[in-house]
Amino acid sequence: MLTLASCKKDAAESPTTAAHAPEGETADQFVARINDEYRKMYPEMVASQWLSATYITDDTQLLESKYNERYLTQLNDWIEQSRKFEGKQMSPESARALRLLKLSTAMPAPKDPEKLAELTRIASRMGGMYGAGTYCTGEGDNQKCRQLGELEDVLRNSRDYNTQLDAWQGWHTVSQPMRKDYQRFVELVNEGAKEMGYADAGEMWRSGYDMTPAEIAAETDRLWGQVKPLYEQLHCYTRTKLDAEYGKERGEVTGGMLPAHLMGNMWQQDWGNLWDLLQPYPNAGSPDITGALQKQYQANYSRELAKAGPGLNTEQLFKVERAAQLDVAKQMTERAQDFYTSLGMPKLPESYWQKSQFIKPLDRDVVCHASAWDMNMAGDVRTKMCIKPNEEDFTTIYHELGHLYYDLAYNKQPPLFQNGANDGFHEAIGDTMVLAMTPDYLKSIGMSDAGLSDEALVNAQMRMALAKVSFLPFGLMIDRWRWGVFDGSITPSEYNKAWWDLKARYQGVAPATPRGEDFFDPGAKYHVPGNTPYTRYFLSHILQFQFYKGLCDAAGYKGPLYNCTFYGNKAAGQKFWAMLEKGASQPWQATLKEVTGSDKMDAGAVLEYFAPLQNWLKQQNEGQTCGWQDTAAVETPAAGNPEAATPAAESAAKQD
Ligand code: X8Z
Ligand code: ZN
Repeated sequence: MLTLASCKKDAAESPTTAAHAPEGETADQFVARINDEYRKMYPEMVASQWLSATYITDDTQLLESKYNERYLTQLNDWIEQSRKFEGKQMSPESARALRLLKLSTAMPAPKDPEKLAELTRIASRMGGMYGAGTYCTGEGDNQKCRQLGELEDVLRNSRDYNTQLDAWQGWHTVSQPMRKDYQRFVELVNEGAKEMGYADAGEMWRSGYDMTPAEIAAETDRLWGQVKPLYEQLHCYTRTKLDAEYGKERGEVTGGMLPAHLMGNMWQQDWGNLWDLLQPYPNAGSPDITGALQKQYQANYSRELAKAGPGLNTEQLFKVERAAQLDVAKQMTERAQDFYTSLGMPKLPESYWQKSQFIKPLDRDVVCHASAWDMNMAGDVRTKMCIKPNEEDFTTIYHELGHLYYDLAYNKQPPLFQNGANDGFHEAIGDTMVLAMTPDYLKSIGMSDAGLSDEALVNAQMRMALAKVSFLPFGLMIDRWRWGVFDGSITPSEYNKAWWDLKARYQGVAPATPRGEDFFDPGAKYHVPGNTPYTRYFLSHILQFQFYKGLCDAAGYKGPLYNCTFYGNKAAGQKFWAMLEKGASQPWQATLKEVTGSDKMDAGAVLEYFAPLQNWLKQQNEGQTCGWQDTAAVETPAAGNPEAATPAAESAAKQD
């Protein structure tokens, strides 16, 4: 498809070779020609994006935005040309390809060349600002500057209220200067979307699901309704533990919400770093992935040290450290690759190991946010990460490789079908593998010492829930905000207010200090300046449980869902690969049915998986007043979103 890997911002660029439409060209021939032109221009355009993400300078941004400009001009031209085939005789595949063509960018550009160029400049600038974002404190010799990775480490490791608050607030200064750019960006993509026949860019985003925009919005509400009670239980339990750690005064904020800076994660989307506070049974054993990886790093370090010989100076010692970091990052990646090859999938090509970015370079700014890249639709696949030896990064590698295996599997499709069945599918592949990382699997790779007791089970479930369940409302709220921004129901004068209203409503999270309109907190999340639609991740967090169950069935597994691993099972691997190969060549409903037996997204498998934990949480929360009150009910977005119209604050429900 005309996007790159799904982690990547859309919209690329092309040398405009603009071959003229041959006389008497049929629709099928037209589609074949576009596929062909696109395949040819693709590698150089992705190269400019790779450069600008792995070497942030004014020059690489200029090149990236120029390529973007050329590509989006070409895309508008193709779309224009395609109009003459509307209503004409063509194969169903061509009709689908032409529908997908219109949806192939998340950044619809105005036809006006000046506005189009302005749009691509803004996009590159915002991406650069995010990647190079730095928070400095102190003056002169005492000045200390930190980037996102270091500030995230503070939230991961510190339990000091003010230290965490400083790191959280510090990162959120980086996005303040993006506000004006973002506002203009919205105007420009809306103009582009309107010219393509959509009401606004949000409606265009919602049009990529083989159902109407209103239907997919309603689907996300329905799915959220299914899992919300589980989230509320986790929220309630977490609040009790935060109260115990920080005192009720500081462990919660108004209305019983969770303080944004205390959740171990900059965006409160994954609470796994609060394990020390939330672990149900500290003596029952549990996976310790971070611990195991750090040991591995130490072993690498000792080996590199021995290799370098005695009497090293500071600089040489530093080199030893870097070598050990690169070693562990590659070992983590090999481990993830092993999961895929155990299913019968191929090894990643040698060029992957040569050309990927595994750890953060020291000599330049890069976008550290993890992404997966298909450079040429012909085997040059790469990941770009700043890997550290911890659990979060370990599972993120599995996630990224999921994108790459999808790319490799559908590379034989025409370019317009080289995409996920829907974008949630692309995000769900690697995460399905993560669900199959059961305690037994982790034990087999030396990352868990857990026994088989009921207590160990609750520990394992909690570990998974802190990654998966805590994410759900976050996965929803980002695009609730953007849909509202695009359709005008959220105006620039209330960007930040609407953001926090939605955080409150869906996540039950609030900032500990006022966040007025001098801030632009949405810009502190990669996907906003990067313009990556986010509903995909919400859908992925539902779909991955459906895939997991489908593959467990394919593997002939009988037993409770949460215990299933299909590691090493070729039948499961074949089923998955068959799905990946299809790409976007048919409606996702058909693809889903082939893997799961159903053509509907459904959170039943999420609830089945977490049933033991949900029971346990209910017991823990007994007597507590769960739920929260978000003071400002937000009238938000998206036509066809029934939930948005109801007053927010639900549930101050007493547990029984
Ligand atoms: O952005 C990502 C991936 C790349 S597609 C690292 N994820 C979302 C995020 O970090 O916000 C994965 C889970 C959600
Ligand atoms: Zn992804």
